[in-house]
Amino acid sequence: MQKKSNLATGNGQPVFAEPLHVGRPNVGDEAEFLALAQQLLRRRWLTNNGPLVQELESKIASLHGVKHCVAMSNGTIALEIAIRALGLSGEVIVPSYTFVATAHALFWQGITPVFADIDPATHNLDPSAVQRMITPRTTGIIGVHLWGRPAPVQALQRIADENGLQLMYDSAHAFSCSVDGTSIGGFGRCEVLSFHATKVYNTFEGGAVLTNEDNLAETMRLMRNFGFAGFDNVVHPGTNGKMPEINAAMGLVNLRSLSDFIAKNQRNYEHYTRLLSPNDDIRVVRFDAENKPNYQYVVVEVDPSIRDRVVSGLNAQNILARKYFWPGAHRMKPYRDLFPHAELLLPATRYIADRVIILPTGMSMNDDDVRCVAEVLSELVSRCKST
Ligand code: T4K
Repeated sequence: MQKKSNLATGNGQPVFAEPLHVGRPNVGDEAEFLALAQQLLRRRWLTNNGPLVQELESKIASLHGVKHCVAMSNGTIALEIAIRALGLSGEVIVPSYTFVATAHALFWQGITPVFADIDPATHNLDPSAVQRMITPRTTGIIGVHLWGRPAPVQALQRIADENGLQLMYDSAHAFSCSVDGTSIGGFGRCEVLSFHATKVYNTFEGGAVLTNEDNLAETMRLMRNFGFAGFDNVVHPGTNGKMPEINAAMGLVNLRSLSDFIAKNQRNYEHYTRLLSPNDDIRVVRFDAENKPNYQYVVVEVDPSIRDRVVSGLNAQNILARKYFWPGAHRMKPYRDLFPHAELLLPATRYIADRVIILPTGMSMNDDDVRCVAEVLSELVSRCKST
């Protein structure tokens, strides 16, 4: 196993002296950020729809080719507000194979998330499974563009239209991605972004809803600020979903480096793919260039009989790979109590959740790091297969 300068050298030491994290934040020009931070401090305007938030909203809307970007304090509150603004109730169909926030955003507001299975080839919702989960109580569907790979937008829209259901997207992974040449942001009635620190593009914490509907955008702007329409004038139920100015400052700075972040992710992904593809026991999940992937997740599948041992072996070498999104939301509380037999309807979710390993990528990884992680992974897979 090759060692390099930042790697531990002594016997029995992890291969990497410093941990390699999945989700290590990408940070743009620090001096620019500090200058913006100083400006906003001197302006004494720290939050409540400040000028930096408005500038960020306009830039993100134009990047995604949509009329409105409504910035929020995080992706989860953005999901909750979008769900409420659409008037969803009763049951809403979601994948189980997603970050648990997709389901929580419904359950938190007394709506039942109903889990539909995925297509094991794409890791995204299987439209025929969605169709099967519709009941008289269903009011909507939330598609997820998992790993930034587009959900089956046309089939989901058809199902929604034929059954009188609302359709929206959790696009937390899909910042700046597109679907067959059309940017994400305008599919369904709205799409929700996350700008969490671990995402390809971050504002420390943050999120937004993208939509082309004027009334919907206006409602969500009211909802994120307690329903205020001017001083002392509350015209709508609301909560506090506002993005602070310091987050928008980070967002504006990181937007300038977005193409560098994505180019680096793409380089890492292609490097991993070249190194790992010859190994028949490791499947690298592929991205289609025409969908403008942001490559923020490097996703591999291995045999379920060895997956956990491989992840433990990687962790022992300070490669903090993750098992996203094991075991699936349906096997987490409160959903496993609510739907103890959900597993029977989610065979592909189980199949994929038991196989996936997410490898570290992002600006903090250099070519040697990628090569070394690939070597450690290949060795571990061979060793675990033979024992
Ligand atoms: N929908 C989907 C499909 C999502 O993936 C998410 C978020 C949401 C909705 C909700 O959006 P937000 O409300 O979060 O905006 C992490 C993130 O916390 C979460 O935002 C993200 N998805 C999810 C996929 O990943 P955890 O539980 O894995 O976080 P944690 O603390 O284990 O950190 C992940 C890795 O990142 C670790 O290896 C450590 C590293 N890290 C993390 C932070 C915060 C750093 O190196 N530096 C940091 O500052 O959920």
